[in-house]
Amino acid sequence: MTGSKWTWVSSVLVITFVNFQAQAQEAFPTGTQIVWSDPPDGHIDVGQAKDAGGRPDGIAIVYVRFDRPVELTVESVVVASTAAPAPQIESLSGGGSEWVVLLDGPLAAGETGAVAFGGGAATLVFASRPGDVNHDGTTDETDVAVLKDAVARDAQDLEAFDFDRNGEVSEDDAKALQEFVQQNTDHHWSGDPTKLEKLTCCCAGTECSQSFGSHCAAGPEVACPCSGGNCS
Ligand SMILES: [Ca+2]
Ligand SMILES: [Ca+2]
Repeated sequence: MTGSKWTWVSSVLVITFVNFQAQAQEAFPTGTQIVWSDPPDGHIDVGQAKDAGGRPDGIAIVYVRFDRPVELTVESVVVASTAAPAPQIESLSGGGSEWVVLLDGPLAAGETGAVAFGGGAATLVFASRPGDVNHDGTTDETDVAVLKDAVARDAQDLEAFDFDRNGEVSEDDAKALQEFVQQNTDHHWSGDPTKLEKLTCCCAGTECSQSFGSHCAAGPEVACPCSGGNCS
């Protein structure tokens, strides 16, 4: 009995060790999910597309926490955008289940972007829609009215109402948005983040492109991230 008991224990140890080895070799385990991120998935950035000095501003750092430790490299993280070119990864830092992706610039005004991890297995989508305070896809007088109401209520929700990106919600935000609407009459933003399904990698000849959508318009779909070699 004792012998068979130890045989059983050692078998369990061997199996456990083998499983550990298998997990250690899998950089992004199947089923890994994002449990928290900043910006959150589907976030709509309504701040104006520049800072107080007139420089491009917006989301350029993505913080993400997974439900388990993963191994990431710059090559395994893909940034895509409805505009070309998409912001590129300036640096990737972190480890275990928590990572930080620093982009070389924010999304252009009105565009939608995504950061895909593990070949698209886990994806974060976010959008820049300057002034679209009520998230209806258009920036117009209605948004100005909503923002004025927020100022009157002293609502200090910076994500929702700090249009001029100065760190507070005030009359200046309503004035700046009013000017923005008057100076720009066509504000129907493209790239509805709620309609973006996933990052898709499609071949055209030997070239591969990465974009949003549920399928490839032409040519075969391949695993993401992709390069020319995926399409040979
Ligand atoms: Ca709106
Ligand atoms: Ca402000």
